[in-house]
Amino acid sequence: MFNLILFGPPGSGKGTQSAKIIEKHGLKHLSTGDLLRSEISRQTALGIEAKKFMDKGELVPDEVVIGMISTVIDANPTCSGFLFDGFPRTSAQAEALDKLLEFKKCTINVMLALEVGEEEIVQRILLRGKTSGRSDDNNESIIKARIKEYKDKTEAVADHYRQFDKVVMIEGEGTVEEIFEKLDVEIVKRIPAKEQEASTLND
Ligand code: B4P
Repeated sequence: MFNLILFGPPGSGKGTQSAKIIEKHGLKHLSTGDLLRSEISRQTALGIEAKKFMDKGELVPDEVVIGMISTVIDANPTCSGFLFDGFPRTSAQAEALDKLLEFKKCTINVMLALEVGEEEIVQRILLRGKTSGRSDDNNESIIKARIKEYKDKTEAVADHYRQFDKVVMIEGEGTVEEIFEKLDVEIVKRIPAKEQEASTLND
């Protein structure tokens, strides 16, 4: 199994780049943001609870997110690996993920961390807000709250994986294609040959 974390501040392009990585390498995409938005649109109890936090730019409580991830990992016993997008976002989530993977006798292979400046992030998210319909995208004070949550609670997650020498920083400003090429070089270096053959067949 090849397991990758795509990391970075809100609006750094995790969702955008995940789509391209999945297309080329065929990992199972696991975006906690997408999973939470799906719960909200289906108006489940979990979604109604999560929306209260997301609308304020705050992180959803760890136990909710960890339970959701655990369900998806268990439902995909035979996949070639996971691309974790937007997860883990706190140290407690990182520790829970390590334990879930340990049960499966595998681990995180690499964390690719996108670096994007705050001004660029705010502009990107406001632009997306014009069409996304996301209530957390079109108000600058909510976007700033998301950035503050990232600095206060999420940045430390990179330190957790740095102690195992698993973090690679990637310049996240430039065209989508330029950034994808930099990410892809790091993936190809690490992905096992078996998985590479499967993704070439998919090309
Ligand atoms: P997420 O859904 O994870 O979203 P995100 O941080 O907004 O964005 P991402 O980095 O994926 O950016 P994207 O590619 O879309 O989180 C939303 C909320 O869910 C959180 O605030 C939190 O409340 C909750 N949540 C999610 N996971 C959680 C967890 N684990 N624990 C607790 N709470 C959790 O790109 C952004 C925009 O930039 C797009 O419009 C895109 O087109 C544009 N863009 C991308 N690349 C570009 C480039 N190179 N140049 C210019 N524009 C670019």
